[in-house]
Amino acid sequence: MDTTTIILNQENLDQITGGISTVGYDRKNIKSGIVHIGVGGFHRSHQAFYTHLLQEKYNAQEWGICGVGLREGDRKIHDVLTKQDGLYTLIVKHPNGKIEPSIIGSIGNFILGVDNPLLVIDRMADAATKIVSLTITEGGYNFNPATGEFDFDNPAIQHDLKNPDSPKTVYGYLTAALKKRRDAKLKAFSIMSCDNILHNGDVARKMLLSFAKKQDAALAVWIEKEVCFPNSMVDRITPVTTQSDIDYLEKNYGIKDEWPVTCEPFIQWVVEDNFSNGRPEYEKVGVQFVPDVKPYEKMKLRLLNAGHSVLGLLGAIHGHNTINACMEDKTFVDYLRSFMDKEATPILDEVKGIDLDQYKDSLEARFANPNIKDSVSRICSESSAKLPKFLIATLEENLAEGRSIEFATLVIAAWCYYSDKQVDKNGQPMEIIDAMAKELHTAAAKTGTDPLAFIKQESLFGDLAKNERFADLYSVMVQKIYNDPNIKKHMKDML
Ligand code: CS2
Repeated sequence: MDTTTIILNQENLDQITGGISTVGYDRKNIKSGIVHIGVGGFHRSHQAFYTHLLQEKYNAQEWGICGVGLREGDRKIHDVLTKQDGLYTLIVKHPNGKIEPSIIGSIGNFILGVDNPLLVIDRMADAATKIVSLTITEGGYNFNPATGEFDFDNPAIQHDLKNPDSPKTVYGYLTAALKKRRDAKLKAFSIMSCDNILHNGDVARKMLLSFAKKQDAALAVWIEKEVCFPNSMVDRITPVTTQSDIDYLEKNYGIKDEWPVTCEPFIQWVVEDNFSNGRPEYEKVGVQFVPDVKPYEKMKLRLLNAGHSVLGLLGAIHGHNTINACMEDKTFVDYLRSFMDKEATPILDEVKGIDLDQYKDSLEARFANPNIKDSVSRICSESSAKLPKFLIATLEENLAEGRSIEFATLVIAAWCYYSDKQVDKNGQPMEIIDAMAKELHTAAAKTGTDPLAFIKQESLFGDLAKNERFADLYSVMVQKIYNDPNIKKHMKDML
């Protein structure tokens, strides 16, 4: 093993050898055809990886990525990637223990909106930019989860409406940049959402138009006509990077990368072929372009993402720390499969070329990958933005058809207990990461006097608390958990 440490950056790239694939293309002349907002682990394991493959194999010079962070919280990734000239290591962890690291070169540079909003707007308005893509998380779309309408009460949105030149939110940036393009008679860029939201492109469109109509009605008309918003289904499990991943690279490859990304081998991206201003030939590297992505999106969100939340919330109370630990526990495996078979599958449409039983088997295998160690806390984070889309929507569809709702209801009752107690069944503290953590806790803490208090939060549950069948079942289940937090016992009783 080499003991010298190579600091990852462009200058040192040639020194990296020995079992790691590195960047084989000349990065100097690559233009930023894509401006990407939200450069988290997922973007780096997914779109940036596909883009890298395209450059590596097909010399796609127009399609480099300029990373953008809009929030103060993005400073760390900005600083790391800037120091490393946009380079980072992607560490693919196989179920059999094989570990495959590679250096990714598709992100050319990074701009931080909080430091320089005009630079971000100019970058997006530049003629070279053809696509603005987004991974801003479910919560970033700024809609009311129960009504699906744009939330004008958000103070940051109020700020952006009044200050078009110094925006804070994605909507302020997009409208400012699109206005510049229109005024310069440039073609509009496409806005490509890569978030886990059903009809993510349609949602991005609806939200942006709501905002733009309030700010500049004529611009809104232009956006409506000129901007394409392809829907897409994105998939690759990408756990939070740990210090041991950083140490692993240094110890085994002598590479000092301050923020590598780890992920599973599986990767999928299904995109609607609907772009305003051209697109990379991603199909050459395995991306599927289809006329209608909705059945794929629904299948993935209601099986994979909901399945994750089922394991995560129940696992948190039981005291499992990772998703693979849940999958080593037969009760969790059986519960997950029952949820998928009895409640998620009946609401899905047929998906061309996909056998749903095989898809569910493959999800189980992916969740069980012992090397991924995806933390239950990552899965439970921001449940208030995830559950309405992943799980509550399924429950509503099943309620309307008189079908099973038991498996999802226990998860909601577990979510209430989790939000209230913030400790697992053994009294171990659980850190709740959620923009609504306070509201969730306040509502959940009233369960003792009003068992339905948690589901009366209309911004999450709409008027579901008024549905007698659901309310009765929920009330029984939540009281069972409060009386005996041994969640596994309640899960077993249902199997
Ligand atoms: C997870 C996702 O926490 C969550 O929402 O289900 O991050 C999931 O790992 C990805 O969507 C996989 O593609």
